[in-house]
Amino acid sequence: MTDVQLAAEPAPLKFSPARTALIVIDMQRDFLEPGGFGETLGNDVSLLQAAVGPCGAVLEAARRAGMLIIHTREGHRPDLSDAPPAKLARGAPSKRIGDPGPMGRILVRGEPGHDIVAALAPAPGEVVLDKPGKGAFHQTDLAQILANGGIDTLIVCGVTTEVCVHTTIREGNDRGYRCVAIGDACASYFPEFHRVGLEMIKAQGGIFGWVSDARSFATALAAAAAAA
Ligand code: TIU
Repeated sequence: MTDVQLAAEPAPLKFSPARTALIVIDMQRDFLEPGGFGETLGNDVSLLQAAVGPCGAVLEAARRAGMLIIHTREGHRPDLSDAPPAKLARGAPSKRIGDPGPMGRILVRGEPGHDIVAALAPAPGEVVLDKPGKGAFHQTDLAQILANGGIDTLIVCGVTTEVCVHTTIREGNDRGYRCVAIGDACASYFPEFHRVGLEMIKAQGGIFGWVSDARSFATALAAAAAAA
């Protein structure tokens, strides 16, 4: 496919689909459904539903373009040996990481709550990347996967905007990747943090990335395919 011209802020961005990866951050039942980690922290998890449809549209467009697709999942080993004590002790949640809940143990790998929501289930051949932290580069093999794929640009969506999406974009930017947040395919438990989180990325001439939207992404890929 020819290069794609993506409408984005603070400026349009040209990218090659062959050198671009889509990273869908933590669209897990633990964050989006009642009874999971997000709710134990006191959040209204229904606020994250807004990102599901746009994430689906972005995934579909990226699949059609043959892009590298990576789904991340935040969670821990069953013995919690990879969970820092400071993370385990943080806040005053109704249940702690590792405690039993209606979707199994909170934020633990292999439990039902750790799964990606059914509407966005990974397709065969797509990378599923388990991460213990907020950023997708921290203690994972993401950097190796991106290097092996010859990737220079990251399209990022998922939840939550100001936590795992932001951390991953900041990590990626510092590692030299051009990072684009798909704004409507991200969501937060705090609408104000979502809005301002996206503004932070694109402020100061795009201080650590770009912001686009699902429709612009799908339209740009379709236009490039038609021109090829
Ligand atoms: N609590 C919150 O907003 N987010 C997280 O704990 N993890 C992710 O953002 N995935």
